[in-house]
Amino acid sequence: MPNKAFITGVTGQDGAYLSQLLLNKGYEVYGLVRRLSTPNYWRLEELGIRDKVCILEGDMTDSHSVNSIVKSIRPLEVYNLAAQSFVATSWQQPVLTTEVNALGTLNVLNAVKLYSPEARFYQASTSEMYGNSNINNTQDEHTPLHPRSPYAISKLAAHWFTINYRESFGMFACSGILFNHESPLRGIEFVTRKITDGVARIKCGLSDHIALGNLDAKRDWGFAGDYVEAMWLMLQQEQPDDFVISTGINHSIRDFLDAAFSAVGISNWEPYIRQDPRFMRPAELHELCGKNSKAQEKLGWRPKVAFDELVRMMVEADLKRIEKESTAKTRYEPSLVAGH
Ligand code: NAP
Ligand code: G4F
Repeated sequence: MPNKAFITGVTGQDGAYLSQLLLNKGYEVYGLVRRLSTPNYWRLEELGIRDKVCILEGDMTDSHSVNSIVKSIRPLEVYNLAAQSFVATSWQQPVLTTEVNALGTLNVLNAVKLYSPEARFYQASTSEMYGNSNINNTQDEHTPLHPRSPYAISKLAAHWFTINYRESFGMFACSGILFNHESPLRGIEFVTRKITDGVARIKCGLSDHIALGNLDAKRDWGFAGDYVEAMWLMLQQEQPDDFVISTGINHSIRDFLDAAFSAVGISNWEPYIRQDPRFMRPAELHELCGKNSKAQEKLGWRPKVAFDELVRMMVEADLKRIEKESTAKTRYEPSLVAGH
C-alpha cells in the first residue's frame, strides 16, 4: 500500500515542491485547497503534477472540513504548510492571519489527534519567530524567540501548539524552523521574486524601475526544493524533534540586486531602483542567519543550491515567462498590489 500524505497549502510554493518530492517517492498525495473564485493551480501545473495530486476542498479555519478530510483519508504523514504567509499583510489583516496560521494549525492538530493519531505531523515554523534576537549574529534551536509581526506571533502560537501536542498526547509532531527559501515558484509579492520579475521586465524593455523598501535587511536565502527534503526527513526519524533549516549564509537585499542584475549583464542597478516608503515595515527584522548544524548531524541534510545559482535560476525562469507572455499577450499572474 502506498503511503498517504496530506498537505495543507498544497497550491503554495512549498506545497508544490513537496508534492513533487512525495509523488517521486511513491506516495499518494492529498492536498487541502480552499475555494477561490479563480483556482490557483499554476505551481502544480508548472511542475506537471496537477492531475497527480488528489485535491480536497476545505479551509484551515473550518474545523468541520479539516476533520472530514483527515477522517476520510487517514493519512500517515501530514504536512501543515497552509498559511497567510506574507509578513507585510499580517499588519493589515492580523485577525485573519491569526485565524489561519494559529487556530488553523490547531484545527489540523485536533483532526489528526482524533482521526489519524498514528500520523506523523510536520509544522511549517519560521525564522520570523526570532525577531531580532540572535547569538553571535546567528539563530539556532536555542535562540530566544521574540516575534515582531502579527505573522510571527501567529506562527509562534502554532509552533508551541505543535510542541504541546507532542508533549501532551505523545503525537509524532515536528516543527521545522525554516529560514527564507525561494524558487521560480515563489509568490511575486516576496522581495526575491519581485526583484527577479522586475529585472526580467527591465531587460525586456517592459519596465524601467523596481520600487522597493528597506535594502539593508539581511536574509538567509536557500532553495525551496532543498528545504522540502528536510521536511520529509524530519518525519522519517525515530523520534519527533524540531530543527532549524537554513544555509548558514546571509545576504542583504542589495546583494540580491547585485546578483539579479548581473544575471542579465547590468552592473549598476541604482538607476533602476526607487525606494518607496509603502514597502517599509512597521517593525523590521534586520538580520537572519540560521545555524543548521543539528539538521546536518541528525537528518544528514544540507542545502545543495548556492545563492548565486538560486538568483540566476529565478531570473532565467522570469525571462522565460515574459517570452511566453509576449507570445500569448497575457500576463498570467496578478500585478503587484500596493503595500506588497
Ligand atoms: P505560500 O506560497 O504563501 O503558500 C501558502 C499556502 O497556504 C497556499 O497554498 C494557500 O492557498 C494556502 N492557504 C492560505 N490560507 C488558507 C486557508 N484559509 N485555508 C487553506 N489554505 C490556505 O507559502 P510557502 O512559501 O509555500 O510557505 C509554506 C509554509 O511555510 C507557510 O506556512 C509559511 O508561513 C511557512 N514558511 C515559509 C518560508 C519561506 O521562506 N517560504 C519560511 C518559513 C516558513 P491559496 O493558493 O489558495 O492562496
Ligand atoms: O521577501 P519578504 O517579504 O520575506 P520575509 O518578510 O523575510 O518573510 C518570508 O520569510 C519568512 C522566513 O523568515 C517566512 F516565514 C515568511 O512566510 C516569508 O516567506 O521580505 C524580506 C525582506 C524584508 O526585510 C523586507 O523589509 O525584504 C525587505 N523588502 C524590501 N523591499 C521587501 C521589499 N520585501 C517585500 N516583500 N517587498 C519589498 O518591496
